[in-house]
Amino acid sequence: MSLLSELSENLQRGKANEVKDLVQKALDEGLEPRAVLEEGLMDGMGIIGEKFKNNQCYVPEVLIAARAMNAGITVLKPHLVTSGVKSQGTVVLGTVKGDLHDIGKNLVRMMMEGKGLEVIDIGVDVPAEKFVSAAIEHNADIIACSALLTTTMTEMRNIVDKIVEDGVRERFRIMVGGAPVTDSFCKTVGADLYAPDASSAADVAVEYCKSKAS
Ligand code: B1M
Repeated sequence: MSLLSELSENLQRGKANEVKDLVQKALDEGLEPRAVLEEGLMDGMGIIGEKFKNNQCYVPEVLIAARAMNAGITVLKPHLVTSGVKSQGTVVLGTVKGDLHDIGKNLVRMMMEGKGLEVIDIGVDVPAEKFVSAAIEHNADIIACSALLTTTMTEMRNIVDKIVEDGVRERFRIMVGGAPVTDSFCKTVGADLYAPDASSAADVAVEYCKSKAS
């Protein structure tokens, strides 16, 4: 079995210590950090997600797999994030109200920090008012919202409505993402930027901040 398959399997079994060791081993053997993330950690989480959907496993198993994923990400983080890069812009990032999923959001944060953006992470289950007040407080360029549930993605429209209501629509760009979110949904709710994954979220944010600065 390849190292990355072994990593995926240990993640599915929620073996946090083994996952940490295997991530370190993969890095020591010279594997690309992105491959470790995508073909090891995210592969395992994807399989758990399918099983969860088909009632082949339940919330506790998903939680321990998520804990193992976070343990692996901790080891991987310094290798994904380049340090010492001048700030390219400021992003307020959170998971929308009613939604507790934070693994994707945390990856978005890492990738953005890796591209030199300053990220103010306001956590999960964040109401629209908090996104807007944090953006004003930190003079952000972008408000970035993550949602994993079809029932919570609609909260993104409330965030757009709130910045309009508060008279600050022109100050911020709103970026949306997360598994159920699409580019057409982004347009429908009146948001500005969409990215399908963490890495492109960072690229899209940097591109916008550069265009704003020039
Ligand atoms: Co949840 N859950 N969950 N869950 N969970 C999903 C999302 C689900 C698809 C599982 C399924 O049925 N197959 C399903 C949603 C169905 C739907 O709405 N259509 C679901 C459900 C139903 C639920 C509950 C309602 C279950 C219940 O209680 N009955 C409940 C809801 C709780 C709540 O939020 N209020 C729930 C709970 C949980 C746990 C707490 C057990 C746990 C979360 C732990 C945690 O996050 N700390 C959990 C998990 C782990 C999952 C799955 C298995 C994995 C999610 C994940 O972390 N993926 C998930 C199934 C799946 O995705 N296969 C599932 C890995 C992560 C890296 O991917 O978050 O998609 P993702 O992020 C990607 C992109 O989406 C993107 O970049 C990331 C990487 O490139 N991205 C952005 C994310 N945010 C972005 C923002 C951007 C741009 C890109 O710009 C701002």
